[in-house]
Amino acid sequence: MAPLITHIYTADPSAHVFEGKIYVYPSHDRETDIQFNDNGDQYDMVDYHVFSTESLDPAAPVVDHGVVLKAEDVPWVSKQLWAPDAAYKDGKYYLYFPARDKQGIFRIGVAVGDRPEGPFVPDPEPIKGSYSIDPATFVDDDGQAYMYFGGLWGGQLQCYQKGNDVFDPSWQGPKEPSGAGARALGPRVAKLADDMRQFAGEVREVVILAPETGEPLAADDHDRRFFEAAWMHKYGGKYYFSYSTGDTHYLCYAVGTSPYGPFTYRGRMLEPVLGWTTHHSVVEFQGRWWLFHHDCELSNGVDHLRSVKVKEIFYDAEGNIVGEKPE
Ligand code: FUB
Repeated sequence: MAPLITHIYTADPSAHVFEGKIYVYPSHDRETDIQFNDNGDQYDMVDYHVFSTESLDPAAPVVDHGVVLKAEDVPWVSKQLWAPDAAYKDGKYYLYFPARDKQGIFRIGVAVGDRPEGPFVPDPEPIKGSYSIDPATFVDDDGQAYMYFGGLWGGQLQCYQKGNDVFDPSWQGPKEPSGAGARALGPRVAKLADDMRQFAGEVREVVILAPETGEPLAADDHDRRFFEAAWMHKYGGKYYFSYSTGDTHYLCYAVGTSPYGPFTYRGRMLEPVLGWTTHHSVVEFQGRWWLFHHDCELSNGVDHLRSVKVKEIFYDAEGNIVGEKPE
């Protein structure tokens, strides 16, 4: 499968249908001299582009709308514009993005525009109470918007084990809980306020259950536990929470009956691709379902130089995600 975008490196694609077209909000990867490490310091991105296409036919053109936001334009940001997402409500478009603040702590910011392709004007402060990385917004059928977020190791989620407001620096780096009896750390979810620029209510931990026990996944279950790259979509009236397992490189999904979870682990939707990270979005477009993701084929395997790809996915009669159209 060929990359969707080849003139620059792009990753972490959040795809949405706005105004009848597919809009993709990815990270913009760039070359850097920064030493590779398990904290992700080499992912040193400084701006975002937005892309759109009218068709997911491989021959269809993909339009690059250019730079829509730069790190230097956001007063609270020091570095590392990581995986973004976007949402639409009441005539405005919202670009959500994680970045390190001036203290080196990841926060989530918002920038607002009148068009899906921007430009976006950033709020001067990050979203109050936000932390860690990889915001993914989901607007439910009743109009209520939610933000899912969080990521382990360089994404700092493990630094908040004492509470949403307590950053524990001793957990910084490629660390996470482990050992007998330790529960996996869950991603976070919060309702968004009507203005889409603040959380409305508390930040909650999302629990992913093991189907065989009905208990939360264990921290040592690296083939199934949440690492980063949250996404939410709804299919057949159920909530599908999907995510990356990080160091085991799977994209997995879990299903529940409420946007808050709990979600029961169901399976994998993508096996490991070339490159350390895997990150995705799922979107319905013109009556078919699509998985956007990235890999490092175009850079011959350089982990931080990734390219967005897209493939069709299918559901079987039980609502399981499958790679081939069921008979
Ligand atoms: O692009 C930087 C980080 O890599 C993202 O925030 C993670 O999800 C991983 O893809």
